[in-house]
Amino acid sequence: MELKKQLELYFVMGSVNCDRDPREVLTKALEGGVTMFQFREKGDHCLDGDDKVELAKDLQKICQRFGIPFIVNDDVELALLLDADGVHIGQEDEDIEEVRRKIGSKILGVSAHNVEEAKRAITFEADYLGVGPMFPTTTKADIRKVEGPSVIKKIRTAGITIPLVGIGGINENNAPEVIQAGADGIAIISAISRVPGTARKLSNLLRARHDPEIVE
Ligand code: TZP
Ligand code: IFP
Ligand code: MG
Repeated sequence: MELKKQLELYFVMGSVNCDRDPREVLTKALEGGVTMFQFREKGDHCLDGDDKVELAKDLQKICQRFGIPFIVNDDVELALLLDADGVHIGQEDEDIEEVRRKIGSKILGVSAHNVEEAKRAITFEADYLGVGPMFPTTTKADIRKVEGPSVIKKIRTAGITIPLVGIGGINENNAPEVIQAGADGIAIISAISRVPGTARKLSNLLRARHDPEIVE
């Protein structure tokens, strides 16, 4: 499947984002129509060492059962160990160039907050961009200023056509604004991990764009 299509409903999650077993949360989300998954084990009381690897392996297996790409946030070594489908890195993480060299042709996602960062990431062969925060969120502590979907519009207006998702505070009410601004998809943590049923609602909403048979 084409990357832009795979990015349509991108679920990002780690154990601290779940109030139930993360395996259960991911399974429900995939049943609801999530098209890509990122394992992001971050924050206070998150898992590390063998516990992190074990959870990652379980979540990867679930993704494989659904035929959905499994991306690892930040941890290039873990991605290589598991032979994950890709890696997502932020501006403060390891050098984009270095990560590309290590992961070869795996999917490389990079967080970008403006046109400059977007251009730079593309120079270093990012496959897609995560742009945010779109809206206020409490899920990530060290977020940049909320600029809203207009950043996506600016990136598109600059002639950048790379696959791109919006992230940060996205839910079923504000998702359409992100898509209308020019994103190929939306990336979500809490609206999906905390509220069972959101993935299906969003999936229907997104699919209704190209399938007139689907009524939201
Ligand atoms: N990067 C920018 S905002 C954010 C990340 C990881 C958090 C998104 O979480 P939520 O719960 O969907 O707002
Ligand atoms: N964007 C994304 C993604 N993931 C992150 N972890 C992030 C920004 C900080 F959804 F992949 F694009
Ligand atoms: Mg990071």
